[in-house]
Amino acid sequence: MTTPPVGIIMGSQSDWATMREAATLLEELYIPFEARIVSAHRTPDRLWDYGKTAVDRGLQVIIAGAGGAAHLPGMMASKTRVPVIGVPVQTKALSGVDSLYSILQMPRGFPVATMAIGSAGAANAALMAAGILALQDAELAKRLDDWRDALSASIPEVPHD
Ligand code: RP5
Repeated sequence: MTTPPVGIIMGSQSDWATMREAATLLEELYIPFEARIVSAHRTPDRLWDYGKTAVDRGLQVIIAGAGGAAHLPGMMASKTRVPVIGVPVQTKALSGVDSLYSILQMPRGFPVATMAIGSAGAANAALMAAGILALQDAELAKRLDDWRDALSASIPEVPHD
C-alpha cells in the first residue's frame, strides 16, 4: 500500500473530534493522508516505530495533536526530520493552555510548528501541510490558492443584523 504524504497522529481517540478538522481540510484539497492513534505515554513503542519509519515510508509532513501533557508532537520531532506540525487539543482542566505550552516550548534543535489551540489549529495544520506540499506540486498550489480566494470571497464587507 502506498504511503500518503501526510500523517495525522493523535494521543487518544478523544482527540479525533479536533483532529477531524485537519482531515476534513485535507480531503477538501484532495491530499491523501493516514490517521493513527499514537500516544507518547500509553503507546511509546508505537510512537518510536512511527517516527523511525516515517522518512523511509515517504511521509512528508506529520500533523500531531495531543492534549494536556502533550508530549507527542515533540517526541515525534525528536525521532524524525519529517516536519511536525503540532496541534494543542483543548482540555477541560486548563482550556488547552497546558497542551499549548507542552507543544510550543521545544528546545533548540527539534522544532515543532505549533498551531492555535483546538479546531482552528487543526484546520490550520492541514493548510500549513498543504502549503509545504504545494511547493513541489503545482496542481495542489492552484487548489490551495483557489481555496484561499474562496474563503476571502465569502467574507462580507458590510456587517448585517
Ligand atoms: C492525551 O491525553 C491525549 O492527547 C488527550 O488529549 C488527553 C486525554 O486522553 P483521554 O484520557 O481522553 O484518552 O494523551
